[in-house]
Amino acid sequence: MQLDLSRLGETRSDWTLEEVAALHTLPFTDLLWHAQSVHRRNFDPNAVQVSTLLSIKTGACSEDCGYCSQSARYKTEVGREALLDVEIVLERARAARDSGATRFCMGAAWRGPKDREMEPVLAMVRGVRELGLETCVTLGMLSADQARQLADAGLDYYNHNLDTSESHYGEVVSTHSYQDRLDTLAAVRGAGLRICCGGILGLGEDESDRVALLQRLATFSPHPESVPINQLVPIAGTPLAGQKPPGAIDFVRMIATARILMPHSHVRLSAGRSAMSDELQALCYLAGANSIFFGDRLLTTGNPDTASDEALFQRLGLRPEAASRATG
Ligand code: SAM
Ligand code: DTB
Ligand code: SF4
Repeated sequence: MQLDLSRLGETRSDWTLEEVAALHTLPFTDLLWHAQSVHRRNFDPNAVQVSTLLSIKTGACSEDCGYCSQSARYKTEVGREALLDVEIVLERARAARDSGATRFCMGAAWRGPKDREMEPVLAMVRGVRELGLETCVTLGMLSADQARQLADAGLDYYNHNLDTSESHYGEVVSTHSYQDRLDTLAAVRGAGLRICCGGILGLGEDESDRVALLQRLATFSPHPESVPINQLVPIAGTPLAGQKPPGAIDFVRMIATARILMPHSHVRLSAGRSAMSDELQALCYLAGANSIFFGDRLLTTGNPDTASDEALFQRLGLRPEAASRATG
């Protein structure tokens, strides 16, 4: 396959699987060089967007996602908690803002929200927005009407991951389909919301699944504004806990390829950083990652503590990106 390297950096939504595979398998130093060039053309290379996560409704989820601590089907250490009160969420958002986050992402362990559950979530979105933070929620499947309600409340981003390739998805989840995920993404875009959509490495996928996921993401038009690349956080008691972790070089390849394919998107080095060395994280930034989750917790698992992230930023000369409602 001949890859036209002179076209790298163009914003395109017609990437073929062959082109994505050719890019993903370039010699590592070439891949990083191209990713760096594209990154520097579109972003300040030393600025990193900083989001903080909060689980607003934890555990007892009806779905069977084989990686998840919150599925009711697996015996994990995570218990069931009711939807948090709006005031508690706003307190946590204020603390996140005061420690430097510019986006607050609220996650719920739902297949999708029931209509009566929307009002408290909408109140959270309005309240977090009033604090001057960008807002993101991840609530599972949405109807077009629910997506519109979120847009009306001023939501900035909706997170809904494709996780892996369509052909591997059935090995990971059986209670909903890839098409269900695509339908929700279409509803979210239809409501005019920005999209945060990415995947997880370490679900037992092979390289062709990673390429297919990237191609799927890069053929959305427009591209998702945020692209989280997670490394599986293995959860004891879940079916996928024993999968072989992705190699560090493979993880960096995924980041670099995403950067080239989606030149204007924020690529987030997401879950899994607690298991990564500082040097691997530095390589991810070099490959074009320009967003992280900041704060001691993700949803139900740990994240590097804020002091060690601040120290790493200091050593690498990175700084948090200023908040902006206008970009992804
Ligand atoms: N229930 C909603 C859904 O599934 O879309 C929202 C919450 S769900 C926990 C959000 C995302 O977190 C999942 O799509 C998955 O990509 C990621 N995730 C969950 N557990 C993970 C784990 N153990 N390691 C890495 N990523 C994980
Ligand atoms: C995303 O891509 N990763 C985040 C967020 N979007 C919702 C979730 C990571 C969850 C990691 C496992 C846990 O803490 O439960
Ligand atoms: Fe439920 Fe989301 Fe976890 Fe799947 S990933 S089990 S839908 S909380």
